[in-house]
Amino acid sequence: MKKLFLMGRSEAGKTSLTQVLKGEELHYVKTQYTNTDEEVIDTPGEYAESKRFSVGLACFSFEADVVAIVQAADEPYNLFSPCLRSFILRPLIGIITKTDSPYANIPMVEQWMINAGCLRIFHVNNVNREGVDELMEYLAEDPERMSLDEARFRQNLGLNEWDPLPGENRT
Ligand SMILES: Nc1nc2c(ncn2[C@@H]2O[C@H](COP(=O)(O)OP(=O)(O)OP(=O)(O)O)[C@@H](O)[C@H]2O)c(=O)[nH]1
Ligand SMILES: [Mg+2]
Repeated sequence: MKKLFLMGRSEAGKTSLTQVLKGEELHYVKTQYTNTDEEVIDTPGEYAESKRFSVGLACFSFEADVVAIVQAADEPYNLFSPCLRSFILRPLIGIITKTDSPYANIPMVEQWMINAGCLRIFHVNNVNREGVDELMEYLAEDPERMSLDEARFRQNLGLNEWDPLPGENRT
């Protein structure tokens, strides 16, 4: 099981997604702090919204196996810069929530996530749980553990440690 880190603006649906992944009923709780012991690391949206606090997100992300940008399908503007992936030493994925919103613009949000460098993009509706199975399938696979030498070998090839070796087939 991969430990997932969630970041995104307030109201994006991070806590709702955390509840759905845990099999809980949706109940509104404003996120006030971050607990890195959990399987899913939820963060307050204000961290992503503030230049000063956003540095903290990069620090917390080291506790996780995979980092996710969470953006609602109806978000009117983008908080995340292009090539954001370059300062996070973990695989970056995108999770688009509120796909049921009448104001959803999924192609636009997907483009933001592609620009940020997301390796995969998942679509979820936290209310009826559509799309959650696909995300859970991805998270269910254990991350590959490797020695420092193996990581260095990949770096010598100009690869991230989670990238497949040439000729290797990995999702
Ligand atoms: N329609 C719809 N509403 C959603 C969805 N996901 C979350 N919501 C609603 O959006 C509101 C905000 O959701 P939260 O999960 O608390 O948002 P958050 O990103 O954790 O916000 P912060 O804790 O402030 O950072 C709640 O009222 C949720 O019920 C979704 O997929 N569809
Ligand atoms: Mg929250």
